[in-house]
Amino acid sequence: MTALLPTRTVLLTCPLDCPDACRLHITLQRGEDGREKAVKVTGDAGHPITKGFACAKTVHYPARQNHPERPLYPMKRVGGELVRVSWEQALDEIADYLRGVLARRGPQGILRYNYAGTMGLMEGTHVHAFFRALGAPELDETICATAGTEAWTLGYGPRYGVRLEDVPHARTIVLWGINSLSTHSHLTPFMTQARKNGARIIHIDPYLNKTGRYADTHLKLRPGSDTALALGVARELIERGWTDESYIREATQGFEEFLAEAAAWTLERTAEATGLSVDEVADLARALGEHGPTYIKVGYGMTRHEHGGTALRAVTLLPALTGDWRRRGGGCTLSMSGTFHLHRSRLGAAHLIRPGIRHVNMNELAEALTPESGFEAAFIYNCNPAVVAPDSVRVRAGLEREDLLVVVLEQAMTETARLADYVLPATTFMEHSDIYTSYGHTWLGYNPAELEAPGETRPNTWVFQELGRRLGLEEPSLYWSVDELLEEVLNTDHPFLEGVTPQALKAAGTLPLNLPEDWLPYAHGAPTPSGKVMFTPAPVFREAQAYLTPEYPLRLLTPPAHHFLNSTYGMLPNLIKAEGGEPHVLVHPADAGHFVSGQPARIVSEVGRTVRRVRVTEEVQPGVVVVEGSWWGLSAPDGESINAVTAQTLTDLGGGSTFHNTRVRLEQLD
Ligand SMILES: Nc1nc2c(c(=O)[nH]1)N[C@H]1C(S)=C(S)[C@@H](COP(=O)(O)OP(=O)(O)OC[C@H]3O[C@@H](n4cnc5c(=O)[nH]c(N)nc54)[C@H](O)[C@@H]3O)O[C@H]1N2
Ligand SMILES: Nc1nc2c(c(=O)[nH]1)N[C@H]1C(S)=C(S)[C@@H](COP(=O)(O)OP(=O)(O)OC[C@H]3O[C@@H](n4cnc5c(=O)[nH]c(N)nc54)[C@H](O)[C@@H]3O)O[C@H]1N2
Ligand SMILES: [Mo]
Repeated sequence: MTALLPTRTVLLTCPLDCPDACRLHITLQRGEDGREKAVKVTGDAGHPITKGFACAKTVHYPARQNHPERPLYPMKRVGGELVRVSWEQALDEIADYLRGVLARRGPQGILRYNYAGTMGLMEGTHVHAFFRALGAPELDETICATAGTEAWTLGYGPRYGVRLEDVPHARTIVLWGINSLSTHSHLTPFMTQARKNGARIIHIDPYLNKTGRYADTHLKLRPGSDTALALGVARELIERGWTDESYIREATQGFEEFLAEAAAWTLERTAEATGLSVDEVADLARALGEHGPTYIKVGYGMTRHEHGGTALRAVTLLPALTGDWRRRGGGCTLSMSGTFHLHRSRLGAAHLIRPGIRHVNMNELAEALTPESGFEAAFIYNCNPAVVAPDSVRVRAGLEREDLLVVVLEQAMTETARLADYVLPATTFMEHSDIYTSYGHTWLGYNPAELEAPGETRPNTWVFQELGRRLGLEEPSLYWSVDELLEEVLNTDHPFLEGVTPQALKAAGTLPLNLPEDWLPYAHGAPTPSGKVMFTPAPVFREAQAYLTPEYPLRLLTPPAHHFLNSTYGMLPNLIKAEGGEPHVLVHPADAGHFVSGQPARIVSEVGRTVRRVRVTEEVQPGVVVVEGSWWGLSAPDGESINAVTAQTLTDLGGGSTFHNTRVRLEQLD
């Protein structure tokens, strides 16, 4: 039957928080009710990065978009239940309440909480204009990338890196603190090509995952010890004469200070600090020193520790020693975000941010939601903090406060939405138009709204424009359309954006930035204040304050799962099944004690506790346990997110999250 229904295909950029920003090939089908729905998603074969495949998650996007529990109408909490109300009612009541907050406390009483559920410039970034027009406190969006960003910026200025297209030229590839086969899957074909050209692939990660199995060498380093490893490798490079002296002289500053710090890191000391063998450390240094060009792809894994910023600095400075930045395929990538030189001064009405305004670090949401913090209203969009924010039990308790109005804009009935006073149904990327950058490649995307919005779903920006009108906000940028925003952000003479006009982008759907043909961004220095790559301040290795003790003898890592995108997709039964049905805790045989695989264990940290079934495996190392994925609590034996045990502790740089820093013990259930 359904095969006879008319279909058409469209190409759109994937909006999800992932470096790949894929060009998706989507099949839409008109149903018997006359409405079009997405029925199939694959990758655009014509896009040089997407290369015709979509990931294991996004092929299931139609199932989440057409999910029976997707909120399609505004809802309001009445007597403990969420009941359907009209948009007029919801918006009028929320606006009334805000007028009361503004009268009592001023804009200080209003909290926005958001992250990158969509990476769209309109629905993800410009949407903050409402809060800035009000003068509400700033949210520091630190949950993911700021430790890395700040570390990179100290050394190199803007986030440039090696183009994916150049990766096949590398002869050594080091995947350092990234499970790229799961989290950056469109890097894989470029690495496979490099391997065919003779490259060796080394993965540096405390446990063996898909990427470790794909790599030629897996180095199971002790979590939080990357600074020691980088300094040990640096010393070996220097000792062996594998450094590029002309590069160091011409393009860098502070080498002497760095050298003094690295000097103490003999192979033996490095091996001891990292848990690797002397041979492994020496071999890594030799690979970098003798078998270049070396491409180092760093992920965020090493940054999610107390001294994570320093670790990323130490690692990313290695190509400044070898001079790999001068060789095609050589160098290092954290993110390519710096290449998008958009005109951003009014994006999100950033020009309205008042000096001296209060900032809330999003990792400290549990704290911000206590009555003492003074917020009376919280607006949550593009984010699922009841699951993803640290200290999630306290986050949930805060969201449940009677005296706090919680408004959640959502596409799914997340565990955050379930705690809301108002749930406002949001459109998806197929149903609204938007503009997309990428942090993995250098293509800009524009999506028109291809599908009619189902039910009464609305874009985030529509909601805040409606509230803005009700509150009499006159800031013009609050009322921009996507077309106006596109004109604004492309209003620049930057050479990378030459020819990328609104008309051209809309006609093509996606356009590459105009990077120079011989893109070697740091070959002669860096756009830092000194014009040089900065070795100073020299990275210093420090142990975590939360060091292991007899009471808390295990380090818990909580990295992403293959089939979920953070908590997105976490409610789809076939993906839950593909991830093993429920979240497990991976435990080394040496730490398993009386536990056997399949048995539930209580994971206890200083912050809280939660229950997970054990999987005893040598994929992890002694002293380290791993729970993959930001699963919805409802899939866990005790209904809790893994963030029930993680802490609000911030990183040394950038105020970042420390999701891999948690010390825990395992207890038998009574
Ligand atoms: N399938 C899938 N893809 C995703 C996501 C997802 O949830 N699922 N999330 C997206 C988002 S928002 C992000 S930020 C990225 C994150 O993607 P990644 O950067 O890959 O993820 P991380 O959580 O930073 O962890 C990466 C690896 O670091 C390891 N690690 C932990 N501690 C250390 C350490 O001290 N040193 C070293 N060297 N390694 C360590 C972990 O074991 C893990 O395997 O992925 C994006 N892509
Ligand atoms: N323990 C632990 N916790 C983690 C991590 C970890 O590795 N370990 N990773 C951290 C990282 S790296 C990140 S980036 C965060 C991610 O945390 P979140 O940003 O919360 O990511 P998601 O869980 O995917 O939630 C995004 C939500 O946005 C919604 N959404 C998407 N598009 C739109 C839209 O257009 N409008 C509206 N209104 N909503 C939309 C989706 O439906 C989804 O529910 O989690 C962090 N939390
Ligand atoms: Mo992230």
